[in-house]
Amino acid sequence: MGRLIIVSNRVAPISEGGPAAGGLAVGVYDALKETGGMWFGWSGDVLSSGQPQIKVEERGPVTFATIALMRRDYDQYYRGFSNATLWPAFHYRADLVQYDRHDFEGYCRVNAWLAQQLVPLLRDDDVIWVHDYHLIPFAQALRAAGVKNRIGFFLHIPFPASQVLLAVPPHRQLVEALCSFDLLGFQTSPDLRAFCDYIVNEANGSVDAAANGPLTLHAFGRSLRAAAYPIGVYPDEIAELAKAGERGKPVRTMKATLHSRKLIMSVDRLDYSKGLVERFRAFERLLEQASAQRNKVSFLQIAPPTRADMHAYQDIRLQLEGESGRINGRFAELDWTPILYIHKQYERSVLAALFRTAHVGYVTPLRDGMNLVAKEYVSAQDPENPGVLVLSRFAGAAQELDGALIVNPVDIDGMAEALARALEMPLAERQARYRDMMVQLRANNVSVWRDNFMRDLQGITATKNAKSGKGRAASSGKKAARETLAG
Ligand code: GDG
Repeated sequence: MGRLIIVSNRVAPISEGGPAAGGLAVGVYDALKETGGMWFGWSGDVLSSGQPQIKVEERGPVTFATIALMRRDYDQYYRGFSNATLWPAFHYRADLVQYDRHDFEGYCRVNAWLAQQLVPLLRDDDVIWVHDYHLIPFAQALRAAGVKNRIGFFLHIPFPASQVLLAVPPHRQLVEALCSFDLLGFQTSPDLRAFCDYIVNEANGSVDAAANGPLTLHAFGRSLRAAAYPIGVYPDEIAELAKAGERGKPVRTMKATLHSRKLIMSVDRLDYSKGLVERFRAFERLLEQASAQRNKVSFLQIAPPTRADMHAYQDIRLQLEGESGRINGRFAELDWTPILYIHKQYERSVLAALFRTAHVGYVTPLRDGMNLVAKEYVSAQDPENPGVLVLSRFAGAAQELDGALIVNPVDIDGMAEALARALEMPLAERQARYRDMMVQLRANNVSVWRDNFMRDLQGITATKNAKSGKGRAASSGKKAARETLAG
């Protein structure tokens, strides 16, 4: 088998404990560190003059090939079309969509330029796996540059319902560009369904029913395959990290601050898709309605900054600072601060150890492709005395994690009730829910995600080259099989 070439907008700077905040970086790094291969993309640097040059670095089995962006490219491709148009639209926030056709031109131009930078590094038998919404036109650009390799694409964020996607003016060009990939991967079957719906009802294409394995789609004069591949974590690795940190300083400090109060905990990049304001208000509602919980529970929200140079992100930051101040002002006492809101990043090992300390993992995005934090929280629990996950039905993870208390993230009363229930849940029920979720997390870990995707991508090569239909081996994981839409 040829090398695995991962392409993503941002190549994470990898520190000892793995990459920092950001689900794509965490998932991709976990997937690559076992197989080895190359990771190509933006270095994170922005140049105001000069000419970006590729930098190639070997770190163990992984080759990192990174390149800077010019200021105009950063503004149009990254801040503009990717994050002010696609990100809100794909998270069902049509109200926040900003569109500028020059940004879209910049987006296409940068995709073509990045593809040209990658071409000289490629070998004939490499398999290329492109990640996420920044790089939708990437296969089209590689094909235009003469690349014949198999190219797959995985979308980490939701794929929206057609009526929402139509809010993005070049929606048709985007879907046509997606059809240049050989295999498309989505997080969940609702995302896959939404894509098929667009293909059939907006693009005049068709979808062949499949008993199992990826669907075959025909549109824009091309045939391609598509399936759902829910991304996972390494639950046992996280459990070990969490256990090792149990007696560490951060946990001791946190416990000393709590005295014997219970802890509700959340970790999110500070993003409007994560439902943070509603979450703070539901915690407030809990304190209002379950007065016995006052001074008995604290809520720790860790929210590292992200895309801080964009207005929508500055707004959400101000809103949260206002909400946490207001709620603390209303309920705090001399010895108790109800909400501890921290706007900075922590090491992965510290987060894992804190998750293990928390009685409730409070994960309530308004929309999320998957949400790895939900999976990490469960993985980090003490099997003898696990905490409870309160999870939004609009996180992709809710399709798999039956053992969570599933909530609607705009239903403030419903979330407050779920918090109260989680805080009082008997041990036997907590253990049963935890065990059920760990079975699923182990069966569908990051390697399974990567291997299923790669097997299907390689399978297409075999089919096309040798004309021999190679079936997809059965997915492991009780629901991984269900995640593949059958028609
Ligand atoms: C996208 C999709 C999908 C967070 N704060 C810190 C930190 N993190 C880590 C978490 C987790 C990751 O970043 C965040 O991943 P999520 O999945 O929760 O969310 P997104 O960043 O929006 O990720 C998402 C994901 O891609 C993967 O496909 O699940 O739906 O939106 O691993 O632990 N890590 C460290 N310090 C922090 O302060 N070290």
